[in-house]
Amino acid sequence: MRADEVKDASLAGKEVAVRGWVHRLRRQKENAFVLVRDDRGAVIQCVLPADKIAGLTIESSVEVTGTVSQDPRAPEGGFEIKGKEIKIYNVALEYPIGEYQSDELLLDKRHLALRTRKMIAIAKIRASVLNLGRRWFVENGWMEVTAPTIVKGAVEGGSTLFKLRYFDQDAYLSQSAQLYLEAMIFSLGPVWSLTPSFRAEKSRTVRHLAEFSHLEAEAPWVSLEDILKTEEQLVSYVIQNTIKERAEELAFLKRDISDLKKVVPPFERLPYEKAIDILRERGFQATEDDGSKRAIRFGDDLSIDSERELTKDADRPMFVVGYPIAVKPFYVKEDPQRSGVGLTADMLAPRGFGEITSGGQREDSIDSITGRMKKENLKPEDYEWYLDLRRYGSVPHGGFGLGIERLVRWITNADDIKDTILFPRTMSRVEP
Ligand code: NSS
Repeated sequence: MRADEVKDASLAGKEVAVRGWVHRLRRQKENAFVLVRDDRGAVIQCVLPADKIAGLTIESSVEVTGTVSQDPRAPEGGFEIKGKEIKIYNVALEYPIGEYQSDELLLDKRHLALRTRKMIAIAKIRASVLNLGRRWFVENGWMEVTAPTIVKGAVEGGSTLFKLRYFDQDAYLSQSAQLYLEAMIFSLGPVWSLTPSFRAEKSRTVRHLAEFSHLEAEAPWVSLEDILKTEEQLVSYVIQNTIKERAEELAFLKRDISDLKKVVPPFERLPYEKAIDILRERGFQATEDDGSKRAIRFGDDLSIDSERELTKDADRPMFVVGYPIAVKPFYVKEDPQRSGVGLTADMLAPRGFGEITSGGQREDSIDSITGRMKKENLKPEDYEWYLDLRRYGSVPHGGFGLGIERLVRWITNADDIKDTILFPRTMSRVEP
């Protein structure tokens, strides 16, 4: 039986057996209090005669048999087990993780640290986010597809590519499924995928991983506004249902959800140039590559710091719309009405969390695409198949990508994106 199932008044006085791991252990003269954690992270207190638990250690695996007793003094819901027998499956060695540990040790021992209740709570919230994201797409008529993760070309610029040897040629780990999803919309209509994306991010930040879960969507015959509507509906649906499904876990994490309750469409659409004006008015500065500071100006990309500044007082997400194409990849469509402006938008999460999605309309002109590829030091020859999509019946189309860990970080209020994934991959970490 699981620990949660025992917490049922109709079981009081009945005999049960609970399997799990020793979460906490307190020995007294005659009795011992063993907090047993089950395989879903719920715990129940078991009171056992002290002589039955000689040699027992934290994280030993056990099965306790005893009678259920309702006792308001018992932790975790007022139920406990008056244990008669304990079967010990494995006596754990001295556990390397105590109550207060450095972040580094917790990461080195992640295979064990994921037994902590904080990690379990976040993992459950993440599972809900994934499940609800899938449900939204299914309910709204989008088809699930799978794109390859070993590819020949960059999508998001060459500087964050992981190169690998693929038999006798060079290949890369995919940064985004987008180009493949673009190929699929001509025969499959609106499509979506959830695949790992890889970025050789050279910077250490609280929002970059080298491998992340990428939820992407692409559809034919859509405008930028159609894409933004899709994004805000999807994100609102996921959040409203996650806070219902995972109220207990969010409360455990002490996440005040009053702001999440307000996440309903429509989200604000803030034109890029207004965003720059706001930052300039606040005297916000851009940092050059050499570390020097200067006033932010039209044409700059929005840095992590400027996104934090723009969203720090907001309690709902916003779209920044119409970035200069010069700061965006080759596939972004230029606004036919405004030269140099992209039909593109990023969704920024409030309270400083920053970008969680990026999307827009795709460029149709082969000349523009190949010219911009060259500017990005990419070889158009590597993209012949992609360019075919513009040669054979191209239509206005677009889509977006959402970083699952970024969304989970915001929902759980996690300090660092590494907390939102069980085995994070970063520049300095590829183990465990
Ligand atoms: O680079 S993106 O901004 N855009 C794309 O990859 C498009 N090709 C997606 C598309 O239109 N199909 O990444 C999209 C999102 C971004 O908003 C983040 O939420 C997330 O993917 N992202 C990341 N999350 C974690 N770590 C890293 N390094 C990362 N890079 C992007």
